Amino acid sequence: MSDDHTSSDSKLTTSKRRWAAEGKFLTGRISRPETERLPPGQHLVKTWPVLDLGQQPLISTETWRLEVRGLVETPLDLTWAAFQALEQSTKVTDIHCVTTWSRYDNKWKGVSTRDLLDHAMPKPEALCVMLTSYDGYTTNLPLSDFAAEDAILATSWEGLPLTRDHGGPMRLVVPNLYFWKSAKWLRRIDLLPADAAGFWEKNGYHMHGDPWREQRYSGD
Ligand SMILES: Nc1nc2c(c(=O)[nH]1)N[C@H]1C(S)=C(S)[C@@H](COP(=O)(O)O)O[C@H]1N2
Ligand SMILES: [Mo]
Repeated sequence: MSDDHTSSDSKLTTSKRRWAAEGKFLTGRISRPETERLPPGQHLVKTWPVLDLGQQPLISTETWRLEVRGLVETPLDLTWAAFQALEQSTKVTDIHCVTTWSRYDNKWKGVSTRDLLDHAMPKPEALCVMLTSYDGYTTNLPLSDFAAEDAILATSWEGLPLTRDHGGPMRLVVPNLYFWKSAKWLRRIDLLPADAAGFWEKNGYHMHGDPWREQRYSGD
């Protein structure tokens, strides 16, 4: 994993990082052992498969909006221009899909979730996140995973604009969790006091989805 984004800490005041400094969101839930890169039950692929509900929304950057709502001090309603004006980061991460393929070293560019959260400022009661996308897809995850160091709201992959089939113009990438948690065509982020099931989670998938613990289905 790499991160070429080093300037944000110096630019932020101590008070702005208060939500992060409280620590409970950011304590290591990552269960990846240092010696193993491929999670159990996964195999490597070189191509990048497309998986979704079959409706790939076409969103122009003129009409695109990203909302951040719920337990935040400053609700956000960002236009494409406002989103582009946020600090931009690059992350290189692995993808682990619950259908057993993994793909190493994907280079993303966009806005790190931590930088977005610095603008919205989660309230202390915020523990979970519900994501809602332009195709009606929803998925849930703990705020600690959403705010992980390498999580990014990606607009570019391997130096090119993110294509529509992979969630362009913007998708979330949360490398710590199975890829179904990485919402494509992301439209709205709700910070919640407790976990609630999204689309696949209501249909038998695991509420957390940690590939290192093989949390594929509810009950795993
Ligand atoms: N909006 C939206 N996001 C989504 C999905 C979807 O159907 N709609 N599918 C999820 C699933 S199950 C997977 S495996 C990944 C696939 O992303 P990819 O098509 O870029 O490989 O997107 C996730 N994000
Ligand atoms: Mo998936």
